[in-house]
Amino acid sequence: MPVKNVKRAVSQLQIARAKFQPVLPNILKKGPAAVKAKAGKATKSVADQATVKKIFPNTYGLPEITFIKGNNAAACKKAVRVGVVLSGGQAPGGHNVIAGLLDGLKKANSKNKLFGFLGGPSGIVDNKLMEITPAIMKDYRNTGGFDLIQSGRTKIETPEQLAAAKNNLIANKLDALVVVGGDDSNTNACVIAEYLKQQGVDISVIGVPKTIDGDLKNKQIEASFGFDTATKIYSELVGNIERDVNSARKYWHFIRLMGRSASHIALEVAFKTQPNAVLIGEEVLAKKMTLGQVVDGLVQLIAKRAKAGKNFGVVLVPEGLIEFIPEMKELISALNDSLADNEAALAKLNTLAEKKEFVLSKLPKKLADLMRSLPSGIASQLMLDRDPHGNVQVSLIETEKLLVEMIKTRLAELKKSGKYGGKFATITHFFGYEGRCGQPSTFDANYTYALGYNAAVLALNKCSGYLSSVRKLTKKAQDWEVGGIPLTMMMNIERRKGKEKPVIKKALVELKGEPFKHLVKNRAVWAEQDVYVFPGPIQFFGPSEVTDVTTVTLQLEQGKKIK
Ligand code: FBP
Repeated sequence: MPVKNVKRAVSQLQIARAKFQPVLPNILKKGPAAVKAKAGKATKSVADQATVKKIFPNTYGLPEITFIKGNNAAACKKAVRVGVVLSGGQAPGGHNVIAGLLDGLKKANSKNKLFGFLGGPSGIVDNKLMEITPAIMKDYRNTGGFDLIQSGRTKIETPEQLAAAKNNLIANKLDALVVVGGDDSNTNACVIAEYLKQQGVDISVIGVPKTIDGDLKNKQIEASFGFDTATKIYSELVGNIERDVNSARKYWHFIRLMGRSASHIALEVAFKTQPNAVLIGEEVLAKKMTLGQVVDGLVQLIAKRAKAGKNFGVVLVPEGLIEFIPEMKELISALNDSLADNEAALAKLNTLAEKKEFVLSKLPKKLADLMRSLPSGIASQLMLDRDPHGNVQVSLIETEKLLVEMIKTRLAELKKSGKYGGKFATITHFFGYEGRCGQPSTFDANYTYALGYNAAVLALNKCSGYLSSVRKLTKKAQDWEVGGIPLTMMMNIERRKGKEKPVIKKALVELKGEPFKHLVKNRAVWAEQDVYVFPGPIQFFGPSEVTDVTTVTLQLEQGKKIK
């Protein structure tokens, strides 16, 4: 909630940046009344079609929508009321989604109103909301964070929660709800869209693709917002560390980077900074590597560099690595099921040690032995509560420290046998929260504004069960294309909290994709030679090649050549 009666302190950069007017795609420039929806063919889910169709009978198979020029004044005649909710982890640009949504609605009809549900989806269930007026919005344009209405991870799933959400949406006389979230939140958006249709309630639900992790993408959705800014922030920090490493030449830095399961963030930051090593979880899984093999690979690199007199380096570790090591994956999956199956019994136990012993007694011997072999801190971190969508909270598992400990042991053995004579002084870092609320880059400021504005157009066209889509993202913002993608189109069935559930398919790093191939081509040189790159901070003013360029990942995915 905006603080009342307190003058907010703002930085000079914020004052200057507030004047930035995001560039709208040309097709949206004349407002929602000047575009009409062109529907494509009926769609199918990416997998498990029969099951997904059964669960979503009313929202399955909808056509893709593209907005084209046309007179749609009729859709803008009646004044509408729209709700917006920010769901899940923060990502730079959330405020500009709301700004775009508000501007799109007001351009269509000055009587239209926008309401923000407070604190994430729980705000819908508890009916906590505020009107977002242009005057309130003014202070939040082009800023990072979700603090205008905050966020939360509540999943609306029980019959009581769904009924409360429906009743509150009706009581507030809303015509549409816009859910800004990642794969799980948008799955939840589709559940609500389906439920409202089943109940005969004419309120549209529209999603917006958000997550710094970059894993909500597919053929239709080119990128989630926030990935561009967050990776630029982490790259600045990693570049600074590399310059320090290259100056002091005495430490190995192990840097864990956020990104939950997928390694997109680590890969993108590696492209921008060229560290000595970057682990890619998806490669570890494909090669069925054990934890010991991952460690051995790093030990070889460290020993080789030590021979060349280089007892320093930088290693990037994706936070989801642990879930990709097959033996750990098996352990985590068994823990997920065991924690879900024994919720009541575990709640009665007081200490983490007691809970750990209880769970160990339920695991197959092989997995219990593996858990016992892990440093006690890591084993405890694996036991921490899952999020409401059933995910392990990998941001709380200190994989970089686990790797350092195991490497130290191996190096000590090598030293004893005379095969290693170097020094291994380490510093560990975790970069995650530093990047989630940064001031959005120009790309993200434009992209989020367009996503929000486009969501307003989808709402006015009564498209329910759609994700706002802005495409051709490596072109200039004015040339981007806009439309809507049915949420069910992206779904498959996955195991969550011990049960089979329909969810939007997470995009992992594709080992056959151009970004990974680019890494494979370059990583041997990065390992041995110190070809670090220092990207510096995000620039908001200056030449276009410095301010506007988006991620290397997206450029490679769209066939662009990288120098
Ligand atoms: P979303 O998927 O909701 O966008 O969240 C992304 C993320 O930043 C992950 O990278 C990270 O693992 C997680 O959120 C941490 O969230 P929390 O702070 O709620 O534990």
